[in-house]
Amino acid sequence: MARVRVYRSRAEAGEEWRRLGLPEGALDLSEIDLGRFIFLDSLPPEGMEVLGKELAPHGGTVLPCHGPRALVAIPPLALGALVPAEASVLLRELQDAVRDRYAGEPPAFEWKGGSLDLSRPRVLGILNVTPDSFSDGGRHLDADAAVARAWQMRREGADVIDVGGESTRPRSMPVPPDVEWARIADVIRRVSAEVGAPVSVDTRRPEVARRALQAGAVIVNDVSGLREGMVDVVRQEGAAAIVMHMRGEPATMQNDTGYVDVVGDVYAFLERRVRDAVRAGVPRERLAIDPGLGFGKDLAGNLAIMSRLDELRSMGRPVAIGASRKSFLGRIAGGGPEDRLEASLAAAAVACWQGVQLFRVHDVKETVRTLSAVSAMRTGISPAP
Ligand code: HH2
Repeated sequence: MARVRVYRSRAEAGEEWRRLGLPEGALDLSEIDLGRFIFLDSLPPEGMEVLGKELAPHGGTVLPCHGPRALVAIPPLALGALVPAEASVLLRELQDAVRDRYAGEPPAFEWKGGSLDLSRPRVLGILNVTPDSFSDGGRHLDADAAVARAWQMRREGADVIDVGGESTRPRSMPVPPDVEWARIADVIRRVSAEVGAPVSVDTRRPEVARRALQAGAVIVNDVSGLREGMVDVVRQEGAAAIVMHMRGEPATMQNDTGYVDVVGDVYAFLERRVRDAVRAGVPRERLAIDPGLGFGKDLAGNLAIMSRLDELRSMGRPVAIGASRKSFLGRIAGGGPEDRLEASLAAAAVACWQGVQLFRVHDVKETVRTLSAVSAMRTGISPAP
């Protein structure tokens, strides 16, 4: 899966090419059209040669970067004119990325027996049934309080209720699966049966996910990116899944926040996990991707992701983000977790403008209003009454 890169300036392109190890002088910066680049973030060496030969007659160049990454420079019209039936698998990946990046129609997001229409932005209301989550920890440990909060978020316009029983904030310690399940079991059952909103379960444990899906949840929100055991559960239970990028474990993830290119590295990870899940039998239409803001990223990394969310659309899967009240917002706009509403709404607006469809948030009412305004202005279509 390839990634379309649009540079905002020549300086940005030059700095990135130096960092990625592109051969000096390989492209003339004064000549470039800033919108004609496509990255392949995990290209085998033999692929570079095949693609190079295929693109050369159409004015395309393939340039090696450090590691398995390559940059393709080709006029988009030339790429569109190439006949898919005669193209190699790699070339079709480039064509798919360009098509998906600029697609007008939203991607499907489905599970067995249901789906979420992504022709408008959708909100996942956060319900942490934990003693220690960074913003709402300790508030919904009692099942009645949790169900009441789910009702409130539903009334405020939440499309999905995202229930979690383990805090994954930086430096948090893992919770045994039985403890995690005991916290959320009643809440999942009751929210699914009584509130009438689809439920996602925010867990990294396959055994917790399976029990939650059998109790009524329909989406697995996995901050550890759908590892092997989790893929089997998602396939066998017919669930949808949000595949999130995280480096290492919550306890240690902030120890290493360096990337060659944060967006490209996150994309390569998500691409691998989506590809593995599809190979294992999970339909693509059941997978969404999430760059994992704050999970093993520093301030610069979070801001780079926020400013380049549109690149993630090249994968052709719905994009989710969880910026709500996170500490990087406090670092740029001030305030503790309870005092980051404006910055959280700004993050939702910026993400919506770039085509993100799924928003995991604490402040449902305010986010729903913000998103309907931004979405109407972005599409030029007023929301249905
Ligand atoms: N962030 C958190 C938890 N789950 N899921 C997705 N898909 N994306 C995210 O960014 C994300 C997530 C962490 O936030 P929160 O649940 O509010 O806090 P805590 O981990 O302390 O429970």
